Amino acid sequence: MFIVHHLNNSRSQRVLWLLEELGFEYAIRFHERNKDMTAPAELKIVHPLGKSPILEDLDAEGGAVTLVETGAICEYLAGKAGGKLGCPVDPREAISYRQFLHYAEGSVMPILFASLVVSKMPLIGRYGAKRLRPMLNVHLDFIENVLAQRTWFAGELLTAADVMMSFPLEAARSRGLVGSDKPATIDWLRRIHARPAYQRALSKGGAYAFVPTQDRNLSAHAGIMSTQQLETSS
Ligand SMILES: N[C@@H](CCC(=O)N[C@@H](CS)C(=O)NCC(=O)O)C(=O)O
Repeated sequence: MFIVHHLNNSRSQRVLWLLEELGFEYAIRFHERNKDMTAPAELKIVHPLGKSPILEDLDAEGGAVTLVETGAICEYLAGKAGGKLGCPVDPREAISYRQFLHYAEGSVMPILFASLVVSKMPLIGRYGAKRLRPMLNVHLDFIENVLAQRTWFAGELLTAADVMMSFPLEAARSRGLVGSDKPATIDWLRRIHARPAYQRALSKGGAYAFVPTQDRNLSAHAGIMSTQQLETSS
């Protein structure tokens, strides 16, 4: 039995999406952010870091497991699913998979987070955000270039690397950093949002402000189109 400790409007949405893609049953423990956007104290009872996501696997071999770090959780779940959506067999795709699985939290999120924090600071906020913008642009241009050349981050198949990249790109888009000058990135976002598993995770997870209205409308299509139609659409 998997339990996901899920925070509203957060990275943990990715874990719900992956669990839906893998077809696992799971329970969600909902946690609400404090007014200052920090996680509530109760999460520290589950894990000393007190952040989300946290995955509990009550039936793990050798006893229950409590796991943090979205990337590690994704790898754990892909392993539990016999490698589904995990590291591709093709050696070149495997390299891309590993790179993007780590890149999301290791490189893109720190700059995004820093620019968000800095932008809220009185006086130096504007200046600081302006200084960080070129650094962010290097990443967003790199990502656009990758997605212009292949369907998914690891190659021609959706993997957990795409799941990991969803939050930084959704957050960047919602802050106006990914626009019509990034057509391949926008197309990738629309394709992930159109997946029935993504839409199921969205409806189960509660508040998630990083999907624009036009992509939320894709859920209407998800009800009309067959699962196979949507899951095979690019
Ligand atoms: N690198 C970690 C980051 C975890 C993290 O910072 N989670 C955020 C949610 S987006 C959180 O719990 N924030 C509340 C807080 O820091 O108090 C991961 O990917 O799991």
